Amino acid sequence: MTGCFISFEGGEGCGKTTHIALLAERLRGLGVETVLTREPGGTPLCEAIRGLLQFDAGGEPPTPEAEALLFCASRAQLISNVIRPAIERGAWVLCDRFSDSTLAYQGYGRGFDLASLRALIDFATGGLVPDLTFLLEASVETRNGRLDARYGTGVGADRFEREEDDFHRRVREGFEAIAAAAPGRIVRIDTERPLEETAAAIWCEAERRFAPFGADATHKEGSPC
Ligand code: T5A
Repeated sequence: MTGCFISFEGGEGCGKTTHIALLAERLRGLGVETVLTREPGGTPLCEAIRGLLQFDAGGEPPTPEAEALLFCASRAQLISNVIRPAIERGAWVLCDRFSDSTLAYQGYGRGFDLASLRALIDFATGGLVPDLTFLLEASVETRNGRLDARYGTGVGADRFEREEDDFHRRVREGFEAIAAAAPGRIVRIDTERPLEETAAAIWCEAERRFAPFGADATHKEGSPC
């Protein structure tokens, strides 16, 4: 009996946290054991790493190399303590960001060699890849508007949100390239639409792939949507 593993990816403010919560709520309403977690984070140790990564630790920001290693350290811990046990007992695991973020941000954004990063990711994950990934997309203007509404105009909350526009452009192009290389796993979702329409598109894809829902969820062809 194995469960399934879905990740949500995209730039800041694209709606991951909102839509992952809506999907979890809907699955739980059907009686499906659903584990909602996030990266970096999801365990006490990983949440501590998240704090170090998002906000300069005591005024000492991590070097780009340390940053990549910390993201992967958090991932290894989360997989071992949360994700693998949940999948093995038949739960659905929904993860807010996963390895694609490391490729997009540290690879395309920071400029690290992609092959070396993939080797590092493989070491951290033991080869675990999501069954399905939703790449949520919205224009920079829309995403900035959402972040401004949350934090106040022009004020980025963390180290990544404060990065220059060019960094975010490279990250966006990175996600596009990653999605183009894995069309069977990664589904691009436009979040410029009203929230309910976006949630319906996500639900439709999950249902198309995995219905009937439950512990024995298997990939099924033929969309009812
Ligand atoms: N990172 C992470 C790396 O560099 N490498 C890695 O390997 C990993 C794993 C983590 C940071 O770390 C970096 C990337 C990140 O910068 P995070 O908290 O996961 O940080 O990421 P953020 O993207 O910053 O999270 P946010 O909460 O800012 O963005 P979300 O989750 O995409 O957006 P969400 O759902 O909070 O929505 C933003 C607002 O928009 C509103 C919502 O109500 C909300 O207020 N909204 C809509 N949301 C969705 N659809 C619509 N139609 C909406 N209309 C308004």
